[in-house]
Amino acid sequence: MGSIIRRLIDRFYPDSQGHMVTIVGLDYSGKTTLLYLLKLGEIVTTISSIGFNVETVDIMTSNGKPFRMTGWDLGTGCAGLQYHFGMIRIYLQSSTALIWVVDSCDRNRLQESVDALNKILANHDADAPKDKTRPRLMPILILANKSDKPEAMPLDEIRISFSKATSGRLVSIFGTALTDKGLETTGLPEAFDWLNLALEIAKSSQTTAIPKGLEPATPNPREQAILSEKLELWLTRIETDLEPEEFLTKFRSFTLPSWDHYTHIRIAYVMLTKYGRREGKDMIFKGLEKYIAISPLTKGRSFHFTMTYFWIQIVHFGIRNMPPTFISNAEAKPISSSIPPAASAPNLLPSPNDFAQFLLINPYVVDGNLWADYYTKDVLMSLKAKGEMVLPDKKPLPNLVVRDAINTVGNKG
Ligand SMILES: Nc1nc2c(ncn2[C@@H]2O[C@H](COP(=O)(O)OP(=O)(O)OP(=O)(O)O)[C@@H](O)[C@H]2O)c(=O)[nH]1
Ligand SMILES: [Mg+2]
Repeated sequence: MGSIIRRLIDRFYPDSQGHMVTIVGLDYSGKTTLLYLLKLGEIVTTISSIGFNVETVDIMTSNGKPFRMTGWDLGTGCAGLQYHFGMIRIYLQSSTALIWVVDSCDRNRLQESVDALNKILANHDADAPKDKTRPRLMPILILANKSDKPEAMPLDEIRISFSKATSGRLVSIFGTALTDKGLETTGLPEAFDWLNLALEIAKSSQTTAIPKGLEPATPNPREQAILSEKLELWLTRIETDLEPEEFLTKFRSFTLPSWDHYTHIRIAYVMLTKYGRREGKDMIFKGLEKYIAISPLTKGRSFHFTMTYFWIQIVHFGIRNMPPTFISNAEAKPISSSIPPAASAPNLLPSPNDFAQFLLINPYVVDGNLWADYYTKDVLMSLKAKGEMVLPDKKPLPNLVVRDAINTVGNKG
């Protein structure tokens, strides 16, 4: 499981982009703040992330050698970390280190954070090669974050809480304060000095014994199945799917070979990438409505206005969430998230490679039930929502303000 995802990550993120480091922790702990402080040198305003934020950063260590890493910040979004264990398991197999961020002020959820890390590490051990040494040598940097706040728990208390879950591993815990008082006051230089050293140790070490009694957690079929298996299937499907020109032609002539969630997302992705949001949105609305009326594949179905709008918003958000430096292997063209795609590449349709990268960064789009995080069933399935745009009643749709702010700051440098 996960072999295609791993193969693609290795292809799109070669060693020249430094160590691949997965950044995880409970929601609101400070993962995105960390990644963009490292990237931009400033504190950015964040919203709860969905999908991955991915950035390659160079961090200066005290020995004068820059430490390059590509950080994958997994946004736990609305569903919570539980929902992502299967996904983390796969991405960790391509990672050389794990950064675990814990909110030092959130005493009520400290145990939840410990349990989640424990489970993730047990899953990682279960994926070990037979000698079981490699995963236990993966450095784990725990950041006890928000230590600037008066209510922050003492670092030793956090150390004790994590001690059992991390015993026998290459691990260290640092207090961090991600504020705009200068990088040297954040605790990050010391933390990354350690990570740098730990990676050296991991590389040169041959064996370590595994303490007894740490058995892999029993996998919960729902967690494992939802995102990661679907993502694997989708990525496999891309390999044999129609080329983009043919895909669009068949969409316009109502002759696509399938009409399912994958096809809908690909339609939205291709149209929004090629034509931009304003034009693309109208084309998707008109195209889908007509398709449903005409194609034999859509018999018995009817057009749903709010559902269509929801997915357009989610896919557009995902496109804008692509790191600006993302390079397509096929065309070596940057997919810029700050310039509308239609303006930057007027004649190019996104390649299957581009679509695969989009899915790697925004895996949540494969979940056809994602709407349930935003809408109650009663509201979304109402007649009103079918015929016109109805706003979500659970929480607002993800918006682009933060990503755009990050791009604006990033483009200044
Ligand atoms: N005082 C203080 N606030 C922090 C620190 N780190 C993060 N924050 C704030 O904590 C809030 C959550 O930070 P995020 O970076 O969005 O958290 P996250 O872990 O990415 O959250 P999800 O995307 O929901 O998983 C934001 O308001 C940050 O400004 C810190 O070290 N000190
Ligand atoms: Mg985040």
